[in-house]
Amino acid sequence: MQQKIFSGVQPTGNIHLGNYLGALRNWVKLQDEYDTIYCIVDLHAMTVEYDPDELERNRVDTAKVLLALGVDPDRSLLYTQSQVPGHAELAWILGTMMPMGVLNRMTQFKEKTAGGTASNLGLYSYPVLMAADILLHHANLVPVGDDQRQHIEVTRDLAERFNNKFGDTFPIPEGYIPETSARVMSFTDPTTKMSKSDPQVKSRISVLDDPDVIRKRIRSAVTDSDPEVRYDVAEKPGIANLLEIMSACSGDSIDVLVDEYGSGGYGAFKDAVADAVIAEVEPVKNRYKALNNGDVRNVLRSSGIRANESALGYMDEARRATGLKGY
Ligand code: ATP
Ligand code: LTN
Repeated sequence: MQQKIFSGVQPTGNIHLGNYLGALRNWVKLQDEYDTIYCIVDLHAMTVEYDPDELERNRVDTAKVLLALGVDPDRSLLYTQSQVPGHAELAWILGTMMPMGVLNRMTQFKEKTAGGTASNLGLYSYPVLMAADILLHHANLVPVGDDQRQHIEVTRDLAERFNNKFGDTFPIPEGYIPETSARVMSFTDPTTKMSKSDPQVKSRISVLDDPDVIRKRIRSAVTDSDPEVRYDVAEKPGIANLLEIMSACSGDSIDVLVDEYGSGGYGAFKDAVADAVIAEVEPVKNRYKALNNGDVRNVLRSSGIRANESALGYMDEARRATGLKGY
């Protein structure tokens, strides 16, 4: 049977360069070879403070950006998590098998709550819902950025626990993480990852930003005072980040880039990085503008129906295995 791909993105704001280089570019690429299912995880987005109208706008807008990036609804399912009740139901079942000790060690929960996000049960059990997303569709590969490694481990662990207790049900999924730019860093603090929820807008580039904004952000990206362009994550995290971004956008290896820009100063290097990023994201905005919200909603509606139909069969299996056979 064809290998299955599943991944998700939160409808919490503008899709940024990190989302694109770390995950979404692979979403598009993998459509050529695999059975691909992509989900806008609105239930996950509810785990932090949010406004309902904004969530609705963000769901449609996120779908629109994904279509503009090249997610093709003729080849992939593209729907919102809340359209398929199986996600929440399987999360409950998996939650009964999830040791709290493991949840207590999850870095995302610790970082978010340390950063001031109010804790709630949904935020705490976020990894269980993510595992349910992946296992619900019996996915084999999960294209994500580096920050999701721990969540993929939890998913594998839950699948194994389930299979050992109730019989072989779920394939054990693997992460699909790019070699360069798997963790794009913030332009204002290159020791933290670029993030949708960073209050500092200057920390990121949206894939819909105009070329002059992109250039300005990269020119003002925090670096260091030594003018040599070389790859050293510990000593020169800002430059290392820009080298990774440029390598991912241009296709040149980091060694080749260091040879070319090593002694030319930061100004020339940053301009070259901006050129490479602009060339990579430029077509996205035009395709985004050509899409209308009604068509985007139609894609979500029809994909959601198909995703639900496919999930029902798998949910039936999981229910039977756990002693919840229907009457
Ligand atoms: P937030 O930081 O506000 O929680 P986010 O920017 O991480 O949001 P998500 O929707 O959670 O966005 O992530 C979507 C995908 O993008 C995931 O696969 C995630 O691993 C990837 N991703 C997110 N940030 C980065 C980054 N800085 N570099 C590389 N990949 C990233
Ligand atoms: N936690 C992920 C979003 C996400 C996801 C998933 C990714 C939710 N469910 C299933 C892959 C597979 C994040 O990017 N923060």
